Amino acid sequence: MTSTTPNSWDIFCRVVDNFGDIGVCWRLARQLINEHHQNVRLWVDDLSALTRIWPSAQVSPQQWLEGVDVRHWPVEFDPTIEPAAVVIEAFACDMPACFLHTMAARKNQAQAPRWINLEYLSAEPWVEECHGMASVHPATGLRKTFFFPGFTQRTGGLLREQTLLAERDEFQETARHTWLAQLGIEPAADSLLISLFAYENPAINGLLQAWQQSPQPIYCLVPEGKILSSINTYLGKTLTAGDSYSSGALTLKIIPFLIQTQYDQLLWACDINFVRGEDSLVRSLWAAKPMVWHIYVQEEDAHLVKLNAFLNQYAPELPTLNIALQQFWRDWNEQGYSDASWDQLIKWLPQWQQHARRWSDQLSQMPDLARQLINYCQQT
Ligand code: TRH
Repeated sequence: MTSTTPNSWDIFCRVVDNFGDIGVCWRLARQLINEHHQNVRLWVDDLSALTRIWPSAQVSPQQWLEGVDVRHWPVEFDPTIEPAAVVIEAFACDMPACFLHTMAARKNQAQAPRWINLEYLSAEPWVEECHGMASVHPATGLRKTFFFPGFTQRTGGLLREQTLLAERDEFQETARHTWLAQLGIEPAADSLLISLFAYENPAINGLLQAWQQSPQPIYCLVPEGKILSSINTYLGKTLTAGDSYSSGALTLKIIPFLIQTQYDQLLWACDINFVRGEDSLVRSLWAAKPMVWHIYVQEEDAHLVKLNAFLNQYAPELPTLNIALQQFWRDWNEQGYSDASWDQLIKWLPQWQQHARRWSDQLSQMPDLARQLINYCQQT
């Protein structure tokens, strides 16, 4: 091993479902190139997921995109492909056996690539213990390091581009209104602007009722996706991108699924963001706006443990806001009736807004995940 920065990376991404796996890998790949001048080859088994978050991507065996060497990860993997200096398996996706074999051969020549398993994000306390731990692969003797993103100093941190927060601040100060108008979004000045990205969820029924009866106008932007089918079921309609619907205090506007960079701008523009999964959660933290998380469901309710762990870290120093937040987030995730819990929560909006900004400022003091990966590779 050397103490210099490696300059080539292979990232393996298996798309389980949705956009989080590719969303994280694509963001990391670009950041390693733009900020750390690395060469990155990104292997993706389902490129159609990439085309949703980055429409100029093609479904093709190889393409250069934003400086990234994007490859289709085929079932039959070419055994002559040489590994980069660092190999990342995203979310324990298991690289091709022949690639592992070549890595073992390089180890025998004292040129073992650094092998990192990038894990899913969790606020559970055990993450601090496991971050950075390594295991030795029994058949090859190669060391694999487990890299855990997280919210505390003793984790791998969160993905955050170096200029992200400055871009956010400038957008919020100067560009927000024009940007919204370009998308045809012109809420009344006193409206609460909400973005809604979530899985299918029957709790939307109670929430839409609460919004219809809200004392303040609510303007809700829904990027096309899973929650729209729940909205359509409740309303008995077939709303699609471009459609609007108004009832009582509520205006719903369905917008197209945005390119990943524009989705950040949507989060920056709104007063409250409903997010889901992993990557949009992190982006909403950096938006420094109040947010509601729809967590990805796991077997045996493991996701509820993860949700509680996050809630325990989010706002413990603000007990009244915290109680209202916990109630609403649990209702939203356990498909309860969100009307009463929404009314309770929204009373605390000013405190919630201040808290969101503080949390973003506080988390941004930690080195970001790409920086920590580079540091790790320099130190090992
Ligand atoms: O799509 P997700 O539900 O992904 C999930 C989670 O990652 C989950 O942990 C994982 O196990 C599962 O997939 C397989 O939510 P997530 O993580 O927020 O990813 C959404 C991505 O889509 C994110 O990169 C932001 C991007 N996006 C756009 O580019 N445009 C849009 O308009 C929207 C709404 C999202």
